[in-house]
Amino acid sequence: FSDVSALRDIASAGRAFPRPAGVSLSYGVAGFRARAHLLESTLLRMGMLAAARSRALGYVVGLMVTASHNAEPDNGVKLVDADGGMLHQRWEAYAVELANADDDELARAFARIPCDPPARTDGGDGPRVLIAWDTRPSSERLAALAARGAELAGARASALGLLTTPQLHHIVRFRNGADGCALVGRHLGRGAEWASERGYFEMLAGAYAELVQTGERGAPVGPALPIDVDCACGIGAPKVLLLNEALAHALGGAAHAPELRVVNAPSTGVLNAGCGAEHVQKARAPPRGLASAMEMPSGRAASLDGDADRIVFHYFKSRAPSIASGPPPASGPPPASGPPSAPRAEAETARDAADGWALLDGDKVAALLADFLRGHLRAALRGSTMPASPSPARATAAAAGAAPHVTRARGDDDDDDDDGVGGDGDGVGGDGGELRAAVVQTAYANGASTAYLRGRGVSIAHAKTGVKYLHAVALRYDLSVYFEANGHGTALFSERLLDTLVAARDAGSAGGEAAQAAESARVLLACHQLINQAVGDALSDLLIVDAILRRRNWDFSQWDALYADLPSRQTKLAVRDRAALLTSEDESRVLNPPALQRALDDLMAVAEAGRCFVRPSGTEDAVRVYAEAATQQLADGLALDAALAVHRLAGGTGPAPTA
Ligand code: G16
Repeated sequence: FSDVSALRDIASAGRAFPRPAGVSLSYGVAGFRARAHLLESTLLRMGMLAAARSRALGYVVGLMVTASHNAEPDNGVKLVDADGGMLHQRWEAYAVELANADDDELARAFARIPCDPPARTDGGDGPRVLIAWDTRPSSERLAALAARGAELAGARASALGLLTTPQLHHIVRFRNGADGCALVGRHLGRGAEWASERGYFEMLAGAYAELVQTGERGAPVGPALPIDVDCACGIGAPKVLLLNEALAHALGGAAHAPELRVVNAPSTGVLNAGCGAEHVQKARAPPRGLASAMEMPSGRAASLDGDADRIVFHYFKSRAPSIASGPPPASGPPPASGPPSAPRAEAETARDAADGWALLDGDKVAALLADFLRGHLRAALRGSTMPASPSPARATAAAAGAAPHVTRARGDDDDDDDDGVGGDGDGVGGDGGELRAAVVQTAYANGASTAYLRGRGVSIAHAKTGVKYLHAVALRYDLSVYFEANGHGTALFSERLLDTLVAARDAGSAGGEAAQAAESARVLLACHQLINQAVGDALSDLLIVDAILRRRNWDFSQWDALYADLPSRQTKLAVRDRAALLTSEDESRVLNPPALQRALDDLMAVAEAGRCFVRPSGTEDAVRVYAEAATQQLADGLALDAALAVHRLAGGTGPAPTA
């Protein structure tokens, strides 16, 4: 970047918004996060970085001001790449360098970012950054600073206002897709028409309506039931109301749509405090406003996080609406048949302690989705011929003609040596080749969920915490479901699979087996439209879960009965320097300090079915502790002992944990 007058303006803006003294920012698992008052210089600089990224790619990029699940006084930034995914990991280094450059060095640091515009054959119109923000009091001001930074760096900045993070990802993806961007694939749907908030809702509601046309195996679909949606006092609340309208429109009236009832809107309390997905999943407790069966009239609920990219579900067993049992699902197991190895009685006891309240976390969403998608995939592929392709994953980018420096192709792991994958994939074949499918999990996945999936013959791949890592691993498969236990995830379809599904759907008029395959292909194509292909999306996940349950005529208890979680406990504690705690690639073991892993090994050896690990958080100044064991008491004890070991051996600050 060599525009001298722009560099001069960047230098003076750097001095006008100085970096807070003594603060060094790391990129973390989802971008920079800190107390909001420390982030003015960061947002200005990230606006500049986004402009450079847009210039380098020749496409629109996005910038979201949010700290997601963090407490309200925090804020942060998530950068959206041209394909709608998270910022390419190679560019994180530039982000860190720019964010931490001395004020006098800012212009020079910016000039070093390689951002020569590519030769565009499809007529780009210069660097452009779309900016959105969440409901935090500090967000709008920080977004204005980001816009200023983007403009100083020569981009047009468009303020899109209050959006969920996944909505911004969607809009960026469809904006570029409508331009024929090589990064976003050939099966995008209605490109330009859906490249807006309105288009986002239309796309989701249309796909949901398509899915609930029939039940499984042609049985009548289950009724549209209400669900209480805990919006964490954040951006989810106004968006859920818009989704209600879109659903009513797509389904021919509100009476045919599942009513999404907003609980914990921004006006009712402090963001993420005692509510939202993070609170519910970490504390394993219901949120305020839905704390008892009486407060949950629908009998079933979901909790979003502060920027609505995560979702977990929960219910009170005593109030679960009963659905007349339909026929057994085509692909799912009979209800209430947990794997014999799971310590069901103990898990039930632990949950019953909270008035029969039960959590359905990201692992359970993954199990439901994997089961459903896999069953329909097998049905859709019966008799089909796979397109020949020696390396299906890489073919996407090659066929699309994407430049190697900008693409994040399936099977092309770009720069990441560190996305820790295991698992070979579940081969599901047609006549002409094998499609590979897998579920991607992290170390937080409950052991019972892993056992359940393995028992169903599902291949499992592993990634370290952070959806950017799961997403990278998921791209290696033709069909992949990835979820963190905390409710962050989605399912991805390869172009090759989509080609095959379109062919199977269109061959359906031949009747017989082809008609059944066509029906499953239709269902899967609707799922592809409904499940956000760019990033985990709470609203899209909410609808796909509800659609699957309706198709199966299942209530939450039947879904819950897929398997029983092993009792677990999570906690976190402050240490002097969390960066000094190093873990193995899959985060299951501590490498430094070595004495800490020895202590954890000793603790696990004496707890029945004990498993625990500790890792530095990528979003908060804390070390996280996870433990699971055969009983809740053992899991609680293991978590406490592990936290004490961290405190003793990894520089714990403050008093030692006591509970
Ligand atoms: C972010 C990441 C998630 C991660 C979570 C917690 O979520 O996108 O992948 O699981 O942080 O990370 P950590 O345990 O390292 O603090 P969100 O919803 O806060 O953006």
